[in-house]
Amino acid sequence: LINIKIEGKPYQVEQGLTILEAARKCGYEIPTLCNFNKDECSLASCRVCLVEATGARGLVAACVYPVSEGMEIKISSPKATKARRISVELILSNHSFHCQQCDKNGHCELLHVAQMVGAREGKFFGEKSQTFVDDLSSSIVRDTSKCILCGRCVKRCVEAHGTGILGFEKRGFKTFVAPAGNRSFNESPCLLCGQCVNVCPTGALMEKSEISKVDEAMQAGKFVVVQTAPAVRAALGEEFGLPVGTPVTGKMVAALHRLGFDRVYDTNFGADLTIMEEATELLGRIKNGGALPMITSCSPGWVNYAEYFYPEVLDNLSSCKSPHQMQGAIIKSYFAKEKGIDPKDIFTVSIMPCTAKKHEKDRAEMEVNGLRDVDCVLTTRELARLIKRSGINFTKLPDEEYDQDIMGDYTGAGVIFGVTGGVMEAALRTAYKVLSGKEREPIEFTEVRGLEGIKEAEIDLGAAKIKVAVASGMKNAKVLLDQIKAGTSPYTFIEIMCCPGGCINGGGQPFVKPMLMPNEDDDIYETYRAKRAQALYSEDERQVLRQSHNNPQIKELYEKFLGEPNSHVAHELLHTHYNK
Ligand code: HC1
Repeated sequence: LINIKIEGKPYQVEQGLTILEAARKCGYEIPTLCNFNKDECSLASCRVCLVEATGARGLVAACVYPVSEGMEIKISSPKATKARRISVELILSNHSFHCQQCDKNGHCELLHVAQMVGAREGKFFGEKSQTFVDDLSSSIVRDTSKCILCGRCVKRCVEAHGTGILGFEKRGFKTFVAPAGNRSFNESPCLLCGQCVNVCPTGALMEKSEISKVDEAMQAGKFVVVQTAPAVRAALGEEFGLPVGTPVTGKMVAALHRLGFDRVYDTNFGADLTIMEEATELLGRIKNGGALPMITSCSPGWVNYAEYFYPEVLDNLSSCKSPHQMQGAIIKSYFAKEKGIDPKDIFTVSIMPCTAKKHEKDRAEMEVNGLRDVDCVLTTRELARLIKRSGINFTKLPDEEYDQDIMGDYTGAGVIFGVTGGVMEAALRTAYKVLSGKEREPIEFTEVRGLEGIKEAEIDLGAAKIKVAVASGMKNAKVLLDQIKAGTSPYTFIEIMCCPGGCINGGGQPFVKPMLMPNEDDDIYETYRAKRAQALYSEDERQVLRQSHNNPQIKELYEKFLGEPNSHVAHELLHTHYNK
């Protein structure tokens, strides 16, 4: 420990901390915009955290300047206070103020920091930088008029995926952030995962909203069926002030009923169906000598990555569509038939924690007989906006059940899809039963749990042992993919999810911005993924049925409609292909 003083008061802090970190530990919040999560995004580019420190020449950026023995720090001196305010006023002078229309409203760190430093307006008027909007992709909108050049998105893209799609273009006052050559996200090898959106402090990066499509479908009298992804329930409550990790399945369903959807279903039904198809596909490949290791294909950001960067492994991907696409296809075929509804009159909405799902649903392959499997994808954040707009008092809602008819049943195996290792565990629960004829005791495969970037395990499936691996974040996936390319992969089955930690940390989930979450623990940015994951594991534990093959309505679907897993009909509706 070393001795420092802040505002004249003595403190002891660990050596090696920056002034910003040390001040936080002593109960001070120094405003910052470019520093987000320890050293992940610290570029000292915004100059908003300027303070006075003994031994330094002039003011220093607290986010990068280290504390040292005997240092005296002044945060609130007139000189430091004025400098911070001017830094923010400079940013405001080149910012577009359409706060009313901005979807980041309520989560905007620039507004928060402006308030902290007392900057009320941009004082340095003159020419503004040239700005443009890229809204060509289905997933993400980039509006440079709101960008403050903090560089968080640039850093996050590299940290999570090693792809570095975003970078600084041009110099000086003309600088902006964009994919290389200022191409659209659509025209660059962007995964559309939305990790950049999650760290953007302003509205410069946001999901492309599809709320108006839902409004139009309802107004046109369509039969509107909504499904909710596993990970949404683990985070939606955060939008309404509930602590991170509060599961809100029942309230979410109650809200969707009040919003007027004709049916409210859980994507977990589709996840159970995926397991039936994928486990059968895996066992078939093992028996018949198909491409191994087989790799899961439910994460669309990962599929984008494979198509752009690893076309050599596309044969290794499972041919299964992702759960919500499968469920959309079943709603427009089996459900429509059972209910006597013309599928053309059905409009399917998926609530997803993911921005890449918006792109996935628009892929040419994702339709059957000219009907799109899924018509519209809303992120968790968009659902929250829809609920707020409708005057629904979310935290006061009673818990309600998903609609029970036709596809109302789901198992715990489906729930855990939303966290890294969950798809693998769900598949192993069923593969064990198929291979050994018995249910595994205990049900859980804890070997594949946890938030590490790469996990591996040897699994005893009763009749055989297989080696499996799980990766999330493309930087980690790359390690496993290079082994496959080199012919040295020791695995039979691999789960890959695009976002670090899996869908609980998807690019459409509520923002985790420690500065705006004073009621959460100081280390919330370290712990939020584990808290959301726990929300899913606890829902799994509460389920009576925890293996996909025991879902009674899935059994009925096969008996009445699909025949058996991987049948001809199943292939037509539930499987897809990839583009090299
Ligand atoms: Fe996911 Fe999936 S788990 S991809 O992470 O396979 O987005 O939650 O819905 O489709 O079920 C996301 C989550 C989600 C699909 C399922």
